[in-house]
Amino acid sequence: MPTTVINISNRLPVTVAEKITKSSGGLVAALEGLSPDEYDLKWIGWPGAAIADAVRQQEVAGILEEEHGCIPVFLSEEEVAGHYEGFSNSSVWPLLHYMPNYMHYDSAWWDHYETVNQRFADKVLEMAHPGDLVWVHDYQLMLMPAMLHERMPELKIGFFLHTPFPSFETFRCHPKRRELVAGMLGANLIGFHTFGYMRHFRSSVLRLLGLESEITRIRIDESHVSALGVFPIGINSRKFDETLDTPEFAQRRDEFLHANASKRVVLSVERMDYTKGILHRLDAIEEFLSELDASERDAIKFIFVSVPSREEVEEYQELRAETEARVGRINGQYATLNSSPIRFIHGSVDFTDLCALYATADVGMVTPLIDGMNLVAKEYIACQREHDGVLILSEFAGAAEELSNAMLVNPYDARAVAQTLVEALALSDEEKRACNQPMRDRVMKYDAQHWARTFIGQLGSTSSGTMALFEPAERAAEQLRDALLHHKRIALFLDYDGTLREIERDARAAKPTAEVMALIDLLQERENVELTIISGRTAEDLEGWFGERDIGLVAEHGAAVRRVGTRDWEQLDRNVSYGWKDEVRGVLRLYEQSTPGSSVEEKRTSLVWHHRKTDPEFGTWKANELMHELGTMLANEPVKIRHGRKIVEVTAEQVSKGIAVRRLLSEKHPGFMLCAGDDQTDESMFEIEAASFVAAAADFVSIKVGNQPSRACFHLRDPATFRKFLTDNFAPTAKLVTDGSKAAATL
Ligand code: GDG
Repeated sequence: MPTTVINISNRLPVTVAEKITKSSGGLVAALEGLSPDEYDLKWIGWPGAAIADAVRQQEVAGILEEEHGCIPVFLSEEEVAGHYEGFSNSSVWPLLHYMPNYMHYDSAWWDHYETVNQRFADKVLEMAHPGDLVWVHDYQLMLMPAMLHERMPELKIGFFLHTPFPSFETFRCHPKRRELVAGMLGANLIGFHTFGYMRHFRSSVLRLLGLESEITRIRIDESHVSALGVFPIGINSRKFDETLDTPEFAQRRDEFLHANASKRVVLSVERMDYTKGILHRLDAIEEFLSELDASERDAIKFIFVSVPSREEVEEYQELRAETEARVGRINGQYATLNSSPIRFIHGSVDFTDLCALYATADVGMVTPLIDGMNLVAKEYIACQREHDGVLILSEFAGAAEELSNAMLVNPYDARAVAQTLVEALALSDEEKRACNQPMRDRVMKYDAQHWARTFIGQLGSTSSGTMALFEPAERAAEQLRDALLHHKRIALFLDYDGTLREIERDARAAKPTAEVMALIDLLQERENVELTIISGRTAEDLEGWFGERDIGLVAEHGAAVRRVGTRDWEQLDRNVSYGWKDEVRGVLRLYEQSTPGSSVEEKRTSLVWHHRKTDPEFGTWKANELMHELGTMLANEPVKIRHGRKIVEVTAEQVSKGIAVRRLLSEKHPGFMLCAGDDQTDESMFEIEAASFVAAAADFVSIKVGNQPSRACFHLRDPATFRKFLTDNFAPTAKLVTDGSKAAATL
């Protein structure tokens, strides 16, 4: 059975006007390469025309689905204006291309953007089944992955961004920056053209949503991971190769060669877009022409093919007007009696003509100010089969990473671009061939189909949301209720910060709330329950908050203990040496000075460097550096050094929560024990060999609060979920189930 692939792009690969015409963009070519035996492809998108009449909509939908495998989402003119021209092209597009000065924002656009994304998602959900592969494309549909994931987490959702992803400093300008990245994170696989874009995305996710990422994965919660990948798109190589073999191509090529027999031709092809660097290129051309005499000017011809684009958006209208004015001025100034230097075509050319232009131009001049990939550069190279031209390529195009043999230029440096053009025109055929051959091999091999197959293949192997990554906490609840029912003596060892109570930016602010206090009282009500709060905090803190209650307290990760039923604290670390502290303190102070926002905390058994309030990337950097330095410095000291959640901590080796809990258990064996914690210091509790303290392994429950890897048997998402878990199971009305098959009993 072929796997269903539902592909979604803003525009369908067909245009509905008087009649329906199929377009042949790169994406169509890429997806044509998927074998129908393996994949059953369906395509969802806007058909490119506002059709208001419901009967006509149905008729068009029928034809599109039957004849083209396309499922249309009909949009009103107003929706197109708000979603596409407004939000997508006037606010997101300029920022993704580092051009905040081109950005406009109107809050009404957001409503359209959300509505249209939702409409597309609804269309997918009407037809999708769990396990289907769904591939969402580009910046017009950034919210869709999360919308789909929320409603059907069993889908395997891919998202590919065809544009760059800019640095956080630029992306943060967008009023909906958080919503946009959160939307993308609904995907199981997110693809970019280059590693740089992926790196920027990770940085925005960290700074906007506080989510740390590994190089190619971001864990969103215990059941959802977004994998990240670099998938440089290719061109439809076969189509280019086949066209170069046709008689129509040969004819057009010969006509162009004849028409330009006495000239060197420099070609540019692009959508009329301010990202493509058209005006900057004209600066360079002017610079170049200014050095030539009339006969030299007669021997050069610049051809600009500028395909009309987004003509409803004001900036694009201005760009066209300015380009035409500049071309007119340059032609006026540098024309000779025989020719004018620039032939400007505001329109598109037929595919065979495009190939003939590529295959005859002496220079392909591709100088965007920034571009996700730029397929024109690859297409120009693909057409250098029997011909040797030179590719001048902007270093700011994604394609520059793969086409490193091209003459790379900084498009902002008009003089350097002009100079590069002089050099390009002087290269020998051998030099050009030596550069082009390896680039052409690569372009032909890693084509659009390879790109689509790789992305879809990787998407297919990701795990979708149904997979439980940890044992469901329901089992923990059953074990606990069973113990309560049988009146076993129950020992609870609960960490405080991050477990019973949410972490606060300022640790002093994380006082117990009324809800936490009520929960503690609830736990204490049971005669057979002994509660011990076990924390890294000082005895003073714990005494101040919980001193009045008859519960156990363990402070400073196990250095001091106040047992249940007593008011006295006992130091468990009397024989521990703290001689290493002076040296460590000195080093941590240096890090405090050099890392704004960081601070040093001194406890009886440990020294801690906190970096929660620093720039997140700089803080992590410095923490890694500090770990390395401390590791070397303290190699022979009886200490443990660890990089915990936004902290680097040096602790006396002979003190740990696990050692303290073991000690208390050896004094009084419980019938059942539960320990819970959220960070690495709690792992020493989870490692306790339960069997020696409780009757059976089933009488030991360890719970990790949070989604990081842990030795605990169960995971709960966050402190609120953990509190609910306790409340549900300890409340007097809690249902008791001894075994899943037996009837529920009420306490
Ligand atoms: C976006 C990203 C990324 C152009 N003029 C004619 C014509 N074209 C074709 C070219 C090429 C395509 O249009 C343009 O693709 P680009 O990649 O250069 O640029 P964008 O349209 O901005 O595309 C870009 C791309 O998505 C893919 O991920 O590379 O960075 O901005 O295929 O051949 N085709 C014909 N006549 C023309 O006059 N037949």
